[in-house]
Amino acid sequence: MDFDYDPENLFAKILRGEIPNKTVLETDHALAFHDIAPQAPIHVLVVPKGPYVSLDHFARDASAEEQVGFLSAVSQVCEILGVEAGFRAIANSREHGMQEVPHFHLHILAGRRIGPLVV
Ligand code: D5M
Repeated sequence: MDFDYDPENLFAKILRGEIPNKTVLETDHALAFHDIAPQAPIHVLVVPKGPYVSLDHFARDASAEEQVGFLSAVSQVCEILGVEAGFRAIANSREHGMQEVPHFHLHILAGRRIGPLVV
């Protein structure tokens, strides 16, 4: 599988500081910020800093350090957000996953019962 990363995608621009964001957490390996169009009371995107298109790209090609760093950021974001009652994590992936921004990101949705998974 070829993953063709576009360095001009929106989240690459946010990571380079070219577009502002409402930051929740920044680490060496990830940036987390509030989604511009929240689908729940809490809707945060966690984005690894490396150039990966989708979850399967990240899982295949990111180093162990990047992967652990990303998951550690997810854990810290959950702690910061105080989502003890739970949350949903979604990784839309490429065309059939209806991914809009082609830089891997995890949606963290919380603050209410999110409802059944509808496909
Ligand atoms: O989700 C892409 C998500 O990115 C979608 O929920 C809107 C969000 N978005 C779009 N532009 C911005 C900016 N500028 N800041 C924060 N969030 C943004 P996907 O999984 O690719 O469909």
